[in-house]
Amino acid sequence: MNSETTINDLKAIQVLDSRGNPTIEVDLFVQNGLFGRAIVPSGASTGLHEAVELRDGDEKTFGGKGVLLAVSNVIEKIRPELIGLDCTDQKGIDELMIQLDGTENKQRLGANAILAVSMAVCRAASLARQESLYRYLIFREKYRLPIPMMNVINGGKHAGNDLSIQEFLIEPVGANSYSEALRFGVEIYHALGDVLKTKYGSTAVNVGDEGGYAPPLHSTIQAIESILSAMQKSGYGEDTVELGLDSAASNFFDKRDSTYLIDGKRLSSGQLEDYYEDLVSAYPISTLEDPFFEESYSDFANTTKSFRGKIKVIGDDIYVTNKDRIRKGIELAATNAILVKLNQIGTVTETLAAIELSKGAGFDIVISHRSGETEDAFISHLATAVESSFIKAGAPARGERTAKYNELLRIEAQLGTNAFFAGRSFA
Ligand code: 2PG
Ligand code: MG
Repeated sequence: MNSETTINDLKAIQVLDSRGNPTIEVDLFVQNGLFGRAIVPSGASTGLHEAVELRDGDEKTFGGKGVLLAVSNVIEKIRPELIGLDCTDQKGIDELMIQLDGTENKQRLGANAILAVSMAVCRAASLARQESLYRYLIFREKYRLPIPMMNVINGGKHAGNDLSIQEFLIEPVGANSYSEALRFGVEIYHALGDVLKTKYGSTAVNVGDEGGYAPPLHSTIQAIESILSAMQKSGYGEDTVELGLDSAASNFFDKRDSTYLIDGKRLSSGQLEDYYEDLVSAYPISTLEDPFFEESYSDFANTTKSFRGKIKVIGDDIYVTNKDRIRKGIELAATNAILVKLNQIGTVTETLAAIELSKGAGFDIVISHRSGETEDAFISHLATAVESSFIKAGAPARGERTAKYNELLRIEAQLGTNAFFAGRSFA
């Protein structure tokens, strides 16, 4: 029987992400030519245990980064199974694709192929139901909008400078609304451009992968001090805007002797913990993401314990949005917050399950973009639907980043008085 939610067709093509690398786009058609479109993002500092992003590996085209295999998996293997199914059965369809793939990490069909379909299914269903995506995902009367966590200085794998720490983030927790928080962030971002230009010259305002500046700095402290100057310049105090760091520490971890090479120094995990404690006591830092190598559950746990809730320790590469790894993190109290990325696990259903599990343990939720992004703003709806504490979508600059922040502005406007804000005033 054909209804308005029956899947009629599925199309997939290769498009480009924000780094100019191929990625996959899927259009999933229901009645009356209505279709849900989804494009998947791609990380650079990927966790060891992420679901597999299938790349063609043919060095002669796109340097091996083509995704035509994933595209053909959607068309040849997934499409015939999905036609005729009801697109509101997200769980059933995701489960079917997991079965069809049959591997632990989605390496056969590719997590990029599966996720593109999964997101397109969700979007098509929301359109067929004539419902906003966030409302279709989870229905609430009122929605709490997330604090934008804006990455204003890029280092690590996202920039060509000497900063070991990958991301320096600003978090306008003292704003009264999402749009006000975004404005604070934008004003600080522009003031930071002036600060960096004056201090380090005109090349200091070149940007990295996520739209944050990638100045030729050598130390964490230089980056933090620059941001504090920008905050002061634009009139925001530490009570209004807090800072976050994403160390992405696996990238400066030396496996040979289990040490960390940070800012030109070699530190043991204990010394690195002291280093973070010194930073947190000297500066208004409230979130630390991936402070240690992704397998070091006990180092994460020690740090989480010693900060005693004063800051949020966020697990990204350590969890990779994977239920088993999250469960272990909960058991060991490794963190008190989690970064969630759809493409780390590969379906909407598993992402929602990971969020539910984490929330149940009292973790703060951060919905995140990838460093290689697209114009798809699915995560803005996801963050709204699950009422995440934060959304991390890069600097408030560059189209693929502002696409997420702008979508949240639209959601806020649509909700009107039914929107409230995750900032401090409502905590
Ligand atoms: C991270 C992400 C996003 P990537 O480490 O949190 O900022 O980076 O997408 O490169 O893994
Ligand atoms: Mg990270």
